[in-house]
Amino acid sequence: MGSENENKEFLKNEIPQTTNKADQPTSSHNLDLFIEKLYECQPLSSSEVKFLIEKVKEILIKESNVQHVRAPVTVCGDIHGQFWDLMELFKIGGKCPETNYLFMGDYVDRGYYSVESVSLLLCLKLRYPNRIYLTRGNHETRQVTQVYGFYDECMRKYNNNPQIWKFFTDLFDYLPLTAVVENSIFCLHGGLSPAIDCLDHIKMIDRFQEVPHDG
Ligand SMILES: [Mn+2]
Repeated sequence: MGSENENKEFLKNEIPQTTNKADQPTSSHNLDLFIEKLYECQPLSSSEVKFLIEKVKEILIKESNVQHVRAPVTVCGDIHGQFWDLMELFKIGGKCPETNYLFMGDYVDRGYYSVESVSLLLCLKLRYPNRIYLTRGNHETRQVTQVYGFYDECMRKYNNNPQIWKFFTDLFDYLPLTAVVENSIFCLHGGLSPAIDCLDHIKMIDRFQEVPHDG
């Protein structure tokens, strides 16, 4: 718990200075206010998203392609922008940080609330970095999100400007590829390339890129 409180204090001191009035948060905002707002299914402002993404990158860059996760942890699959299903999941499983979570990708596309769903999960990651882990799904890419809805949703919710979509998809390059729970349960979104036959091969992949066409 100590480190989580430290993170909160640290973040309070790094609130972005925005010049655009429409982007100004309503009060002296901190991460807990972002989280409160997102639990109400209200999207963050552009400046809040930028701030969030820059901070989450700093955490994810330190994580491994094969991220070690401690038990007990609740492992979840595709949210696909279904914000209310995510709420139901937290209702049944318990909220983070009372329950630890590993989400295995496909946060966006298909559902109507990809922006709110992925923003909430990223806020929780920033607030409780050791209580929630997020790996990459096949939809966390520039190509797939342009076809299955996330690009259009970002345009709709952020003034027809693709910049926020670009921020999100740049962040997706930082997501770990796989996780291992307590050195025994291997977790990943999809299949494995035939070229991969051990965890060390996964660790050698340069993951900071758009997913190549052949996986
Ligand atoms: Mn899927």
